[in-house]
Amino acid sequence: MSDLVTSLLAGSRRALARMLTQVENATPEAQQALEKLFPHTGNAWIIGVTGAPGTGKSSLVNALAKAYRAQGKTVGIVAVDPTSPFSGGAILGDRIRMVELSGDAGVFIRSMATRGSLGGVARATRDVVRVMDAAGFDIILVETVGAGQSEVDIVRTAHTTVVVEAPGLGDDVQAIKAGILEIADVLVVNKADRPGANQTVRALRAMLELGHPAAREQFARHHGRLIEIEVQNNHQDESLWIPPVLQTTATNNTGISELVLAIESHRQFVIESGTITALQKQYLELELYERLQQALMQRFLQTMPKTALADMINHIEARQLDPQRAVNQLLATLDQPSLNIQANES
Ligand SMILES: Nc1nc2c(ncn2[C@@H]2O[C@H](COP(=O)(O)OP(=O)(O)OP(=O)(O)O)[C@@H](O)[C@H]2O)c(=O)[nH]1
Ligand SMILES: [Mg+2]
Repeated sequence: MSDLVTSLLAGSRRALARMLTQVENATPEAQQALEKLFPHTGNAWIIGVTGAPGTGKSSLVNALAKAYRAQGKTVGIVAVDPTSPFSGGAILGDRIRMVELSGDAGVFIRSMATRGSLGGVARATRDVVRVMDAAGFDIILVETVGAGQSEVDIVRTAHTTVVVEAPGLGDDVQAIKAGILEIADVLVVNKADRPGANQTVRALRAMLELGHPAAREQFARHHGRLIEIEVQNNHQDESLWIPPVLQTTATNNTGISELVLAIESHRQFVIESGTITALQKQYLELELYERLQQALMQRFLQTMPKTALADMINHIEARQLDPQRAVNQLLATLDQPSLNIQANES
């Protein structure tokens, strides 16, 4: 494994691929390797691309990767949950990417199937991104399907989060989850070649206005040609980033250079405002807590006979024991290693 680390750091793509498999399977060797790689991380700019199924995330990631390659930057791509039950579009998107980007040593693509718990996916994604970071990629694009809490967890690795919408989804305000809007640094209405793109842009801006007083002021002043103005003006107040709303047609590369510019603007903002330090610290703190939580849970469950927990659940189900009392009794076994389930006094 140590050889693998050395080869990976020297730029071997084979070593990278093998390492990622180890990491995804969470082998003990992977843990050792991650420890060795950690000091080599923290250099890549990590871009999360999330949004509803079929909005064109993979196509955008593909277009972005090409744009960054044209700038001479190396690009790692992580696609999480590539088996969207809704569209099957990801697999197609992945295939298109493979064809267009394969053979370019400056691009590395990894698709991760969703499996296991949500926490497990978030953790595996974080580790995969970290390995790519250590392998020296300038840009890492992380695609996740925005269909629940998972994307919010996964974008907690990203420095810039791009939220993708498409016409027809966006006009229905309900379709845009408030949570997803909160994590957006850049909003993209893709499939701008389709009817309704302008309405979707308007709907997103209206939602941004609701939650963003400073945005309201800017929108009021610059109604009309908002796209260019916002991207240029977002340094007016150094402490505040207003997510720009862009239109793209990923399939014919329209709006991609503007998107690259918006991401670059955000990167500069995050660095110049000093937000980057706080962001990184916050992510690492969160990671530490998550890992501790998982480790403690695992360790605790190891000490507990499965039947004891099943008994406890039966008691709770029968309303003989309330859940918090159950937890207190479980915790008591840490000091006194036999579990006595005591039902509520009635
Ligand atoms: N008309 C049009 N079609 C697009 C555009 N971008 C993507 N598509 C098409 O939309 C479909 C889904 O695109 P994907 O890039 O796979 O979308 P995705 O968001 O990655 O999909 P999932 O990963 O399944 O959620 C494909 O058939 C694309 O060719 C666009 O800008 N305009
Ligand atoms: Mg996809």
